[in-house]
Amino acid sequence: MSKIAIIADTHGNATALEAVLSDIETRGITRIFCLGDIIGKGPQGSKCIDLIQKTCERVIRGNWDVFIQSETDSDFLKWFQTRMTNEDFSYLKSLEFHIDLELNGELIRMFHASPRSEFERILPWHDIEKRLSMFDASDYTNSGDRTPDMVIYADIHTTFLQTYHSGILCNVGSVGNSLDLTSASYGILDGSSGTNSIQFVRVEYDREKELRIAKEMGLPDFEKYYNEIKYAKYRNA
Ligand SMILES: [Mn+2]
Repeated sequence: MSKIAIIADTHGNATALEAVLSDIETRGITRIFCLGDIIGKGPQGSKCIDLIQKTCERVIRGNWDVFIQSETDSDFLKWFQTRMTNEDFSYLKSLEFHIDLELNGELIRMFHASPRSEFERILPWHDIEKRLSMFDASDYTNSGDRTPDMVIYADIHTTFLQTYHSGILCNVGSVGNSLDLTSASYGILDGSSGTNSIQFVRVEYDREKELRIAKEMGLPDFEKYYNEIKYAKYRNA
């Protein structure tokens, strides 16, 4: 029961999400947390919302989940908006900013990008001050003076773990839009033995099928999506 699968950045790629959910089920893990960016970039946002709503115990919001709620002049963003239902929008609006979890006496904090904002991107090679600021409190996290022992985040679509005197910082990577390896990525937080550990899992999925679906649905900027799914090549690099 104290094994929790941590997924993030599905980005409308339901093919990858289904493969990851099935991998989680095979391991007998029943608790799943999602760290945001459910929709956008990939073609099946609404389907991802549905799957996540059905399977995840806790879900926090990412930058895409926030800005897709605003009116826009961009044809690119409108494509995603017109394929979402009113219920999808209400669901995204209901999501929380972060999760504080107490496990074996440790405080484990999860958020999408930083403790201050869904839009503040922190990369593994950023200044040490920036990386250490991931353990800071903010108006959002609002949980007193206690520094988290472990911070788990998403947003950068790259799996990594670093240790500091303040604790462990790790990123579970991306399910649907992975940019380190092309395989889908997720994490397993395991507190079942009385101490906490984190494991990274990679899942191969049918990327050709995902690209066929995207093409058939007329996904905008298909070439950019193709390069991300096929070669893990970031569109804004
Ligand atoms: Mn993302």
